[in-house]
Amino acid sequence: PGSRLRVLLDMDGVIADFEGGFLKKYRQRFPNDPYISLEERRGFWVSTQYGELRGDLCDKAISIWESKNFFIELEPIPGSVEAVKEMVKMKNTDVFICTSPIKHYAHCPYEKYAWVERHLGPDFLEKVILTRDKTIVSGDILIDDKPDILGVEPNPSWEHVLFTACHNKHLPPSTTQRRLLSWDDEWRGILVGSRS
Ligand code: UMP
Repeated sequence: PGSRLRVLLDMDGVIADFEGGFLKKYRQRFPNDPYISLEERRGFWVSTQYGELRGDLCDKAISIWESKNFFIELEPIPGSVEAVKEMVKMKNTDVFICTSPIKHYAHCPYEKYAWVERHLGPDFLEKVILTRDKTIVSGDILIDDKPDILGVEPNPSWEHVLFTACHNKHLPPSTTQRRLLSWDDEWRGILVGSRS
């Protein structure tokens, strides 16, 4: 109360459709290989589930998001761009994008900035945080589709709100972790709940 609310938004799976973009390009590039529909996705790591389907598919999956134009061509998650634009206009609210780039850095970091510029505008480049460890970033709330967000800081300042994605929607309901089902869901209420 009295101070500002700092919101950290994950990018892949929350504002950019990584899973949909992956499946589309994987099927185009490997039309004769088996794939996992979004309904059948389980677990955060796409590469792990593809590797379990067939050993060679782990590397084939990885080759998709390591390719040029993968990240820039991701579609926005429905409603995300509108929600972010509304959120940044809310009083006493600071919004940042907090996203982990892949370690194959030839295209991903550049394309993440380019995506933000394209969909949210050049001013938003000021608000991009690229980090492989989100626990060292301080904030009040982190909206992220990854169920377990770990790093060197055992007690991150943020509350992790789990954004529902194809890979996490079957997880048993948690009594401690709040969820945001989609950008049609009550994200404004989530922010109000964090402020009070
Ligand atoms: N990613 C992988 N392997 C996978 C799935 C995703 O490396 O199987 C990458 C894509 C994103 C990053 O760059 O991991 C996840 O970042 P966050 O959504 O946690 O920010």
